[in-house]
Amino acid sequence: MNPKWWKESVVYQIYPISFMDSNGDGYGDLRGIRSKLDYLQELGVDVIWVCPIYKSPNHDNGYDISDYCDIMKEFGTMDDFDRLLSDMHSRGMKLMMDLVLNHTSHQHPWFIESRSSKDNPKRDYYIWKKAKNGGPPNNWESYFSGSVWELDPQTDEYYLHLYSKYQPDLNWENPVVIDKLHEMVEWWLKKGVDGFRFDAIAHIVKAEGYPDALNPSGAKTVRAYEMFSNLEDVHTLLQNLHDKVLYYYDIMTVGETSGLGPEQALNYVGDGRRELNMTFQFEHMNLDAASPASGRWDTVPWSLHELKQIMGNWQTVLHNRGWNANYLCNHDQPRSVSRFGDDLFYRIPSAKMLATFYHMLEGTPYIYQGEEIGMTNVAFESIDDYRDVETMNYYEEKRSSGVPEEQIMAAIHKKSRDNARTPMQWDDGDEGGFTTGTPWIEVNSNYMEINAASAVKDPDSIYHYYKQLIQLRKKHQVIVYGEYGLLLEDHPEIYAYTRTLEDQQLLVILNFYAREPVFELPSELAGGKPQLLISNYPLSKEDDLGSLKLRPFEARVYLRQ
Ligand code: TEU
Ligand code: CA
Repeated sequence: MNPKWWKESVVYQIYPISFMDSNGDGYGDLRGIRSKLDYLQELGVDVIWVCPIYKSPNHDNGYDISDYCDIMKEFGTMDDFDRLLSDMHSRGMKLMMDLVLNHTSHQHPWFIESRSSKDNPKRDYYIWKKAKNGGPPNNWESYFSGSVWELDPQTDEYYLHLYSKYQPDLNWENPVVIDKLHEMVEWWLKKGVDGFRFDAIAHIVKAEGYPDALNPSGAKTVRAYEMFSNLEDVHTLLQNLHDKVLYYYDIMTVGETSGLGPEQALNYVGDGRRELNMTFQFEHMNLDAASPASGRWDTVPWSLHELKQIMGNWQTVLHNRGWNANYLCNHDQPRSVSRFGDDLFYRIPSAKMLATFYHMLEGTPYIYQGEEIGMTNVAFESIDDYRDVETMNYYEEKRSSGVPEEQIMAAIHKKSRDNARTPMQWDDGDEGGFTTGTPWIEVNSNYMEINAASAVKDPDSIYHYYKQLIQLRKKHQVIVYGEYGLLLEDHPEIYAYTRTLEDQQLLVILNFYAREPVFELPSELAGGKPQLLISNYPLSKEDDLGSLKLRPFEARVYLRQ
């Protein structure tokens, strides 16, 4: 089972701008994070992943870095960072940085030089091309709408940006760029950080020659994911980074890799690949998209059957060969309880059920800030209240192509990244206790009911349930290392599985809906004295595991040994 600390850990993701504001300017900051370490330690998480905190003009909340070795002024100073790191270490917690290596900000000094003239020595730090037939060099579409190419008047050439035009892609074909990036990664490691989440790492290599993607509909731009996702050379570059830099440190690494299944993921995380410890996969994030290629905005109902297939496949293929990173939410996704649970009538039980689900799978669980108190999606009436560059670009694009306002806002309410980016709700005071000033984005109006202070006080809260799940992980190796086995494959409402490690077996029973199906224990699991480890409902004495009527969104975990 090859034990590792990062397999046994629980990660908590912080989106700093929305976590805690210490000085009333409306932006979360590093001191704010420090002031909440007690809360996080009490919850029991071991690793904190902090989204980018580097110097940035903030067009994409820090995912547009203008200096890799400095701190965003809104977030504080390098001194604040050093103090945060040492405070965390003295509590036995680890800090994972979020590193954007695919692109920088357009205000990074490298790009400012690069764009200044065609013969600037840093010209080849980025990807510059001449016009083709009087237009962009190819038809690839940006993740954030429009072409990936931006014409720069200074030299009359185009530069490539997979994300916004303020995020030019670095040229990984240039060995000088690679050296500089390695140096910078090493610089952070020497400071003592405990790991990295590598942003958009699947995209650092683009198809040779930048060919047009197939375009049967004749649209101006097409989603050409296959042209810049998970290409073979990404692995060479990652092995290089690993062998030259990462290998020398006891750290944890996770790559953000959309567009692959578990077999392909083994190329990143397979034992012996010398690349990454784990990757974030997106297959279950596409469950409610019409197709993976249709992008994030159009939504269809997701199916439990498909969820079982996808998660089961990842569990099975990676077992003993790699490692999973399990999550239901992050800063790019809607809130998990609103998306996969029921945030209206069954918010508390469904949030607990979902927590049970991803904490009891094989892999490292990632909690996104606020998920542990069941924070929900938000529905601002006006586009003016949204801040996310992806959301705003989408709105503009749809408006200008004549889509009715209502229809656009409906999609935004469901899927906008800002759903997960409203400020952390700490208490029922002004602005949910996030700031004494005006928050950079409005607080969700349900903060009076949903907030950390009241969750900490209430022993039956989602927060305490998370705490229990985390404690169980520390106690039972089978939760970390047990092999997954699906039960009741075709059941339309119940997701049940076992996890087995030698003579220990977990039995996880999850009702994904508000209806009340009966769980019939498969005969091969009968016998023995299963011990209940956790449940999101009070138990009654008569509960008979042989045939169990489940309550709405009920979750139970038993241990048999
Ligand atoms: O997101 C990248 C990201 O989600 C894509 O790589 C993904 O493949 C695609 O959207 C699938 O639908 C990261 C950050 O998490 C995000 O916040 C940033 O905006 C983005 O990179 C750019 O840095
Ligand atoms: Ca602040």
